[in-house]
Parts: sequence; structure tokens; C-alpha cells
Amino acid sequence: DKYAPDKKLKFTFGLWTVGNPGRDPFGEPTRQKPDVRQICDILGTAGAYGVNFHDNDLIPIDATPEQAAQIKSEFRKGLKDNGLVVPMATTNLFSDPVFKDGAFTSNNASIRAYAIQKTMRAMDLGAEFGAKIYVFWGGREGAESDATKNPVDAVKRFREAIDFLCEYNIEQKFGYKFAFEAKPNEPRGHMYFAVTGSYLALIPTLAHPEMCGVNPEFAHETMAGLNFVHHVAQALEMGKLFHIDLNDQEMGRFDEDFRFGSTSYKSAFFLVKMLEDYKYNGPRHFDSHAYRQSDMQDVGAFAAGSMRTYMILKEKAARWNADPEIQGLLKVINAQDPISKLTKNYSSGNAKKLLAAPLDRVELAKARLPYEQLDQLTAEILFGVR
Ligand code: GLO
Ligand code: NI
Ligand code: NI
Ligand code: NI
Repeated sequence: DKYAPDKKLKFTFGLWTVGNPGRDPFGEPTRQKPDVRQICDILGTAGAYGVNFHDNDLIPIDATPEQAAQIKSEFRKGLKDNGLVVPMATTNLFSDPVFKDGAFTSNNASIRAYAIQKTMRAMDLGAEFGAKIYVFWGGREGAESDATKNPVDAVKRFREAIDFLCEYNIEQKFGYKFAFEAKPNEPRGHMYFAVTGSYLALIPTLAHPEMCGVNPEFAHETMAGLNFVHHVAQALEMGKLFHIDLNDQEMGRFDEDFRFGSTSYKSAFFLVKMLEDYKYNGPRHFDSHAYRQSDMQDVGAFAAGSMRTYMILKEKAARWNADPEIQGLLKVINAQDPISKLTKNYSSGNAKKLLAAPLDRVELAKARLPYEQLDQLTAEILFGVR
């Protein structure tokens, strides 16, 4: 099967995604929550590479040390029997009532300290399972009313927490790369660091920028009506794409977390094409869940389908790149003039030459851009007729 999941592409799922019981803000769970063993078996059967977790997906927040030890050994066995690894770990800083007004950005200094302590413990737990990427999604970092929190302080508090945790990472020799995940809203009315670019701007102000990158999620920029592929592109170009959350989402809707490639075929195609063209080498994590109507068998289909869609789009991208007609059009579109060399590097000589260059705007505007043709060919590849 040429669309079988390729382990080299590092397809991962979360304990919380495959384990999602179908609860939503208006309705109770529709299926029984599988235990860690069952989740490992589902992912092993589907052919995944790994499974990620929040501290409390694995160990309930109020578990005793004995219970924790028991769950860890079950999980270890489930991983081993299914040939799964744990590339990423993260902290649940959003479910418990203590975080109702934020974790690292809470107005309460003791809650901020607790959030950092909880993260340190969760980093220990992730390291026990070999995780090398540590994700930060600030689920409660935000506000409904700007009367309640100072958004400038929020940036400072977030930075303080990350700088502290970077030092802990170094001292413990965990070797984690930190990946920040932005989201515009949900569950907060307004979340701080609303888009991937917000974190890209924060990173150079941190004490250890080299340790920090981003974890963009398809659904998150898309919820805000933005072009996700462009956000990933900027992170990629900066060498800051440490992790990626793949799923699907319609613009302007609630956080749907649909199966990757289930609704936005074209965006999913250009995303896969970009990741493959630029040889993105990190995990491809599916941060999505099956429909609320699904039973556990259908959850298996959801997991297998997520990876299969990626593999199909990867093949389509290769087809696009190899298509002679498309390549011919790209040549026309990207025509290079020797004059363009002048602006590669500044020198007073180049500046003089550029000022004197006979650039005729009327002539330039006549250059052909057969974009209708190119887009139609793209569509035909996606439709499977080319
Ligand atoms: C919610 C987020 C969430 C994070 C997870 C990893 O919308 O996508 O699932 O990805 O907490 O940190
Ligand atoms: Ni999300
Ligand atoms: Ni989501
Ligand atoms: Ni996510």
C-alpha cells in the first residue's frame, strides 16, 4: 500500500485526541474514554510513529504515587508492544479551576509559581518517556475583559516563566526544544499571543531564543480567518518550526479540530507540499479528534485516515512538482532579469546602477501571469484527473 503511513514522517497523536470521549460544551461524552493501553493499541494498529501527552492525560492530577507508578508501567508496556515513541510532552495548564484566570499570566503570584512548578514536574515526566520537544499552549492565558488583566504584564510574566523553565531544562540536561502554540480565542474570549507570529516576535526577547520555536496549529489561525500556510512559512523560513499540529477547521467557526484534510483540501495540499518541499523533519502531530458521533472503531478509522490523507497529499505534491506543464508555467511566472541581482546586496555602486536602470513600468506591467491556468492544473491534480 503506497499510502501506508511512513514512520520517517513521524506521525503522532495525543493521548487526549484519540482518547477524546466526544464531550462538547453542550453535551456529555458519547463514547467511553479508552485507557492508555487501548490508545496505544489503536495507534499501533493504525501504524502511527508516536503518542504525546499532557501530564494529566497520563497521570490524573490527584493520583497517588502508587497509581502513578501503575499507569506508567502500563503505558510503557503499551508503547513497547506497539513500537511507539513519545516525541513530545506538554502541561495541562487549563483544566483545573486553579487556572481559571491563567497560569503563567495569572494575576496571582502563587498561581504563577504553581503553574511553573507543575510544568517542571511535567517536564520530568516527559523526559522519563524520552520526549525531546516540549509544547506550551496557554489555554487560559487571556481575558474576557481587559479591565481584569494587564496585557503588557502578561507578556512579561510569560517571558519570566519561560526563562525560568529554560534554565531548568539546561540544568536537568533534558535537551528539550520548547515549541509555543498560539490560538486566537477559545476557551478564553481573547487569548494572549493570538497568532504564531506573536511568538516568533517574542522568541528573540527570551534568555534562550535558540531553545525556543513554535508549534502552529491548522485550526488556530484558520479560526481567525487567516492563511495558516503563510504562518507556517514564516516559522519555517526562520528555522523555528519545531513541531506542527495538523487538523482541519472551517473559518469563523468554533474550534472544530476536524480530521486533517477533511474540509480544506487545497490548504492542506499546499501545507503538505511546503513541509515536504522544505524537508520539515519534526513530528507531524494530529491534534484533532473523531466526530462526536463516532464509536471506537470509527476512531481507528479517524487515526488511519489522518495519516493516509497526508500520504496522498504528499504524492499529489510530488506530482505537481513533476508536472511539465506546471513547471513550464512556473518558469514564465518567475522570469529572472539580470537587473534583479543588483538588489541582492547593497553597495553604493549597485545603488547607482539601480537608480540609472531603465525600468519601464508600462512594459513591466505587460508580463504574463497565467495564474488561471496554473490554478486549474492544481485543481485537476487534486481532483485526481491529472
Ligand atoms: C487546543 C490546543 C491543544 C494543544 C495541547 C498541546 O486548542 O490545540 O490541544 O495543542 O494542549 O499543548
Ligand atoms: Ni487546538
Ligand atoms: Ni482545538
Ligand atoms: Ni494544538
